[in-house]
Amino acid sequence: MDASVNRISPAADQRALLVAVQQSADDPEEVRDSLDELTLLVATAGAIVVETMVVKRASFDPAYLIGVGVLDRIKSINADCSIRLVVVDLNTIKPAQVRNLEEYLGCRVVGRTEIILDIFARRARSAESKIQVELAQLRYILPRLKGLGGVLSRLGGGIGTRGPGEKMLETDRRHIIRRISALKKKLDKISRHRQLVRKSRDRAFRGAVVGYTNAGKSTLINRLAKDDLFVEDRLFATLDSFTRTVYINDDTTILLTDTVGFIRNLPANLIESFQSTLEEIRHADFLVHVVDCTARSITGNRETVERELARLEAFDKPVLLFFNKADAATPEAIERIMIAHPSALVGSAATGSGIDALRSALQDLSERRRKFNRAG
Ligand SMILES: Nc1nc2c(ncn2[C@@H]2O[C@H](COP(=O)(O)OP(=O)(O)OP(=O)(O)O)[C@@H](O)[C@H]2O)c(=O)[nH]1
Ligand SMILES: [Mg+2]
Repeated sequence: MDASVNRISPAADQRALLVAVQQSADDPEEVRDSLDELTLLVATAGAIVVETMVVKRASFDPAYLIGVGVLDRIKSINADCSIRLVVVDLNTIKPAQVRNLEEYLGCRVVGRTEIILDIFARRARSAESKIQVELAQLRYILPRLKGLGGVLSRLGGGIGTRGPGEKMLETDRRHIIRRISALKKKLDKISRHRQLVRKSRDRAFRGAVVGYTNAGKSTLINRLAKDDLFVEDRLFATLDSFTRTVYINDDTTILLTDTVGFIRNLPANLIESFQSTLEEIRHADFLVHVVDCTARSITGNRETVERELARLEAFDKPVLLFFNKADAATPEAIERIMIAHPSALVGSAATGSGIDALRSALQDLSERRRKFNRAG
């Protein structure tokens, strides 16, 4: 293991260049949207995005992914702007391609998954989320070590090499295997504890607030519970599933759990590692799905969340759709949403508009459950 290159860089302000590959079957707008989102992700990970480019190719080059002409262009930009990181808008890149690209370009090359894992590593606060993130990182690294010559990267640390907190990521194969099994045991223990807590709350009416990252889930819970959760205009501000009590009226209080945001192409390793947090969604009596109505791809974001919920088998319960940030949306956008989703709620967690309607929808749900329980 080459420890000297795997140190966490304290100031991660690496200059980065982003590349998306557009194949003939791809929708150019989707490629652009995804690249815009990647730009946000890379900035959230602490790098400075110097340039983004879309490369058109019929197929991926087996050795270099993209053509030598483009690589030379990147090289010359690199010479002018001293780029330390090239991010390709693909979930994963084959280890051999990473090695070839890094050798050719003389800087680190990573995919979307590493960026998301890195953000999670920086955001992890609780013991549980730290374990979950480290587990996801190690599961991602393990099968790739061989192709990278047993070393995580030869080209400087920073993004993609940080562990949760201030720790350095383990890069030795045998240690990784041992560490994965230790982390799994710890998670099992936490998961059992969660089960006990859930049991003790069995009689309460419980909802989970779900949605795309940055939709305003934490702000909405703050508004409903008058509490101070961690809110930030950043992707993945929340990694932990906090539960808050929301008072509706003298007869009704409900429990609402804040959850980690979803995003397109969420790495499978992360979903697996976040199982115990995501269990909160599966065990909820109902869901509040928060959608940012100022997002560029409202429908795309909503569908991404719905797909993940289906994958979690968490769709067999009432879902209240809350279109948030109405204060910042145009009247035309709001009208379109109301026509497309007549039963959805539209409002703003920030200003409080639409919150009374949400409260009465929550009360209705709670009453319906009470009647159902009495009848059953
Ligand atoms: N204009 C406007 N901004 C809002 C509203 N609700 C939330 N925001 C802002 O949107 C950003 C994200 O809010 P959060 O509550 O952290 O969103 P989240 O869904 O919990 O995000 P993650 O935990 O990162 O997935 C913050 O800057 C909020 O201030 C709203 O109703 N209107
Ligand atoms: Mg949040």
